[in-house]
Amino acid sequence: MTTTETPRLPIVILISGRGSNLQSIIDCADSGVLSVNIRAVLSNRPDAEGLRLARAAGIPTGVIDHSSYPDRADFDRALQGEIDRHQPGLVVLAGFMRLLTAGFVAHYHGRMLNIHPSLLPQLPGLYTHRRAIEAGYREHGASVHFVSAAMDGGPVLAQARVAIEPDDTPDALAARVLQQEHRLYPLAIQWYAEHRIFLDDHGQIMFDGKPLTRPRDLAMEQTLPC
Ligand code: NHR
Ligand code: GAR
Repeated sequence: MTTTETPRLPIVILISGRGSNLQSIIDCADSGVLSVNIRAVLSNRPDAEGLRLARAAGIPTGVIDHSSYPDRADFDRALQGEIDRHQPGLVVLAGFMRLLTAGFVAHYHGRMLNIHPSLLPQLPGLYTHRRAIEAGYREHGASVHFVSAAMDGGPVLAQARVAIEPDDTPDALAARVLQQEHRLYPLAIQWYAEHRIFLDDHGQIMFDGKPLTRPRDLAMEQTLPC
């Protein structure tokens, strides 16, 4: 059992669906190599499979159903209230599918990460795997970025690359990208927990005391043993 000396960072994880990234974070936290304490898992969808995974791991869950709110600002206020009850040092979007208002994003400036299934700034938005194949790209992947008001437009801290094969399908490609996501996200979160990475006052990512000029590439990194 490996234990790190880094104190466990309290986090809240937001999901909308399956929760496989959530599970990879739970596994790494349980094995002691990811220094986080998952205070709560919150979903905008009551039927999200990931809620079951969280409950199975003994993590408190909450549902803030967006369809019960008249507009995005009201939904975001409710979500913010629920998150802040848990006083997280970091908010982690893991397959969270609702665009967030600028006010909400500003409240968590430098304290909210997202994993997006493309090599940003390529392909922000939805259906990235199909779009990567249709565009004839030879390479695709996943990015972890600080969340800013612009959809998938915040500063990118780390990426994992995946080759696109000649007869690839969106589902096959998505599965290979997802495997990389499960290595990439825990590592990026651990960097944050260790204060190796943060957003400075100019919106610039600092990594190990230096400005990060381009995203870290997972292939160049040692991944967590979990
Ligand atoms: N909010 C802001 N302000 N900035 C970002 O960078 C965000 C964000 C909210 C979510 C995740 C993102 C992704 O990784 C994310 C990044 C949902 C949509 C979307 O269009 C786009 C990007 C992302 C997540 N959602 C539709 C909407 O109307 C609803 C889709 C659905 O419910 O299935 O919100 O890809
Ligand atoms: C992941 O591929 C994630 O990158 C993507 O959805 C999947 C969620 O899977 N996120 C987005 O597209 C955000 N808009 P999971 O629920 O099994 O973690």
